[in-house]
Amino acid sequence: MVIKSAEFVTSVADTNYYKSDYNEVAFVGRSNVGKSSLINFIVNRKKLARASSMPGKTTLINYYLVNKQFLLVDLPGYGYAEVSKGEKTNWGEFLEEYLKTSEKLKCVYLLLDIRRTPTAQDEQMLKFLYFNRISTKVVVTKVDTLSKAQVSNQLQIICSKLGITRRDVIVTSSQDKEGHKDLLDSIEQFVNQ
Ligand SMILES: Nc1nc2c(ncn2[C@@H]2O[C@H](COP(=O)(O)OP(=O)(O)OP(=O)(O)O)[C@@H](O)[C@H]2O)c(=O)[nH]1
Ligand SMILES: [Mg+2]
Repeated sequence: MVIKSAEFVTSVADTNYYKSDYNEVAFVGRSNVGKSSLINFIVNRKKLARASSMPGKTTLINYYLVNKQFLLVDLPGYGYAEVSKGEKTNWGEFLEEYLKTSEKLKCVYLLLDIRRTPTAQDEQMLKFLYFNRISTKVVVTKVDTLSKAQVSNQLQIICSKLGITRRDVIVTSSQDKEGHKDLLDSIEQFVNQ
């Protein structure tokens, strides 16, 4: 797949989601894991999705139309400690509601930072996706921050913790532009279903 165009469509803040005929793939993961950066990397654009070193940057659901053919959906991150408890619950519900009710959702990419052991929330999210029979792929991010040996070691830890195999994982670095073809091939497969 070649990326010919990418444009911001809309942001939504409640469960009146943007509805369209386009197939969707969505990106979830803890705050700061690199979701917005990954979307920019996928579409070869620096600032289409807003990335920030401040966790909790993306608090809305953002839709990006690619090749006038399918949507990339940037979801709010979970696990950001400084969000109040009430807000956290709302976010959780908002996320779950979107994931459960989006009829055009073809795949969810669950992002994990290569340097971290998956958290209880990551595991909970994965279980939630399996339970709701949503096609899911794990993407590890920021592999530029570790040596090759460390990456391989961390991959083992992550896979055994989540009960998945190495083949279920897409290995990426938005910074070093690693994993682009694997991401595009995977997205292409799901949006053409
Ligand atoms: N070294 C490195 N840093 C990265 C990479 N991808 C993202 N980052 C950094 O990680 C931080 C968070 O990136 P974002 O893309 O904003 O993360 P996010 O998951 O969208 O965060 P929220 O919107 O808060 O949920 C930023 O400082 C990025 O520059 C990567 O591949 N390598
Ligand atoms: Mg973001």
